[in-house]
Amino acid sequence: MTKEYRLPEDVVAIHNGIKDMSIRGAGRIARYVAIALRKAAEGFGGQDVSEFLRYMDYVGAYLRGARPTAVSLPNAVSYVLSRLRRGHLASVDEGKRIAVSAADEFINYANNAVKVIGELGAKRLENGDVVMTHCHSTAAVSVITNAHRMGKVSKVYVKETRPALQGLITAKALADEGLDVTLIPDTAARYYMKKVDKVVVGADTVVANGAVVNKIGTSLLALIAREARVRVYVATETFKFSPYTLLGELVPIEVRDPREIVDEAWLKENHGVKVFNPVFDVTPPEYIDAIITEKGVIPPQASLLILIKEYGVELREFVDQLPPIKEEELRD
Ligand code: RUB
Repeated sequence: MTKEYRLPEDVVAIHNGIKDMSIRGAGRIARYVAIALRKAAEGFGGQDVSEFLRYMDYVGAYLRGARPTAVSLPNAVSYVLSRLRRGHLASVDEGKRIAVSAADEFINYANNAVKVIGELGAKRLENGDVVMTHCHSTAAVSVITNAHRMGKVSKVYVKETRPALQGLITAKALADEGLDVTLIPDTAARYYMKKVDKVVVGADTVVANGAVVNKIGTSLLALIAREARVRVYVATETFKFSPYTLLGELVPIEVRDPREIVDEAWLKENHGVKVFNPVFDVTPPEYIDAIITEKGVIPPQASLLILIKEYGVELREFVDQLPPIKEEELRD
């Protein structure tokens, strides 16, 4: 049985904030996870190096359990924890220094990535473009606001994004930047698509084959954009590419409480009705024109190259450790 540790209050607050979505959006979740790991390292009391490593692994597993879909969360955990295993740790103090600097490095990288994505993405928009977006993505907002500063965006349609209404956050952020913003119900997206030139959305996870997992409704938006011959751009940091999918794992799709859709009283009155609330969906690569990352703009089919570049060494080590296939397993 794994030992349970008492965790610093800040770490528990970040875990709970991610779970209840007061900390939300894949990039922000990852940055807060790095902060939590830093606080956890700083809050460790003992001097035993092995115990420190076990404790940090425990914190990593605890944070990973907060929400299932955005791969930025486990990727941020691995970024910090893998640095603790790179060489022999002489002391707990050294381990703490490494964890703190890895967490800070990740946060700085993540903040800078959003800026670079904004600059690269803005180049893909053209003068007078009408944009449609979905949910609230910091990376997508960065692209749209950068393009606006270049005088390119004439109007943005923001889908309200039922059931949690993250579109309202986007609408406010873009209006505060001086953009011409129109908030629309999700169901009106096809009605307005004929006026749109580009769709820009974010990502929670990019799969090895270039499919993008993002807020529920993204795939439908991509489908109607394709029907109207409107380009679809996905803005995302490379730490949202999933190394697990390279090994054949599927992306778990979070299903949340039905009470986000209808209230308790309605549920009780209509207990014969099943209410289902999946909050992410998968957009196939054929429906995406380009993925805008801080390392460059790529066709979705090139996602594999990003994964090999970012995680190739770790994956090779993993594959090297797989047990050899026994001869009898090769026979049918
Ligand atoms: C948020 C969502 C966002 C991505 C990208 O879902 O789907 O589009 O996370 O956002 P939720 P960002 O509100 O359920 O977390 O670009 O900010 O990382």
